Amino acid sequence: MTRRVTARACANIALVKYWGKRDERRNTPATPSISLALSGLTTTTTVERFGDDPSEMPDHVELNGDAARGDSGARVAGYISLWRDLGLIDGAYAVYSQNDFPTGTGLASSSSGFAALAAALAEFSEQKLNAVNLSRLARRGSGSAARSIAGGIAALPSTSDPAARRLVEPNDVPWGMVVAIVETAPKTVGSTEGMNLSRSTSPYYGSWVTIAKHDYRAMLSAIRDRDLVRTGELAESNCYAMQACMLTTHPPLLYWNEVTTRLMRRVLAWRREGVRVYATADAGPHVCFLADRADLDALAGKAASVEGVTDVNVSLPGAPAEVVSKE
Ligand code: 2P0
Repeated sequence: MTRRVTARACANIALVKYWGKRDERRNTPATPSISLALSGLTTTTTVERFGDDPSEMPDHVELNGDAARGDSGARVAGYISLWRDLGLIDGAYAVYSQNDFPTGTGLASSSSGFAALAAALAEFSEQKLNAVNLSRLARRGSGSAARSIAGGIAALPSTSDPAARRLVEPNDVPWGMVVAIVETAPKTVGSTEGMNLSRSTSPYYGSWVTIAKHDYRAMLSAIRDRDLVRTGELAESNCYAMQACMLTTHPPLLYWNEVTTRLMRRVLAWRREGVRVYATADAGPHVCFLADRADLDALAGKAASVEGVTDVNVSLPGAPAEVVSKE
């Protein structure tokens, strides 16, 4: 019987964003999304089955070396219970999860976190779960995690029970990303709560969903052609459309700060100077730059020299979620 499994998954950054839920109970997205997995932002999660009866020995969750308290611990525990309720696993589990990047600051930690957890839990199931099943299950933990199961460039439609499919293998993606990390406190409004607020209060929410569906189709074509200019321009404008929806939410979701704005202006200047680079940002202040692989190191130097940037991460396209050890 399997006792201990370690799995690893890469975080992903969306080129067409998921912001809004179609059905909260099953965590289905209202907008279709497309992402690039990043090799330099990973979560490694070990799951141990330590008992037969979770009512006697409750599940135990540690995130980055500390017992998980509050919402994050409850969310992971609830996710393990979902697998039990679906009849996929039984028993009590301990989860030890480690991110190699800042957690809970809008840097997509739930994408890699729930993908690594789902990949590890699957090893305890008697059911054979293929990548499609696993992506659906990861989505129930966090929508963006569905895309981290697939790795590379992945697309998650907004159908009734979607799974992400890999559009391009990591080695066939000609681009990578530089992530400019900006000093920040943990998010005050998490993505789930923020999306619900946007749907119920933003006058732009309906327009945002329409734009996202249009951008998704256009992005599929740009990616098929491996066209950086079309891909980058679409990613940037889709990011601004999502931000418009966030800003017009009540109370406003102002995830950006002064450094974010500085970086978003700087990318326009770099393009005017002839650099092929495009920017996107999520529910946090960090900025991710999309560029050709050969341009990433020079770009990292430029980003690091911008005032307020505390660190830069250079990532090539990341692998699908995988089990790294099992005993
Ligand atoms: C994305 N984000 O597509 C977008 C862009 C944030 C902004 O996916 O509620 O943490 O767990 O399903 O996956 C963040 O949403 O949300 C997200 P839940 P998740 O990457």
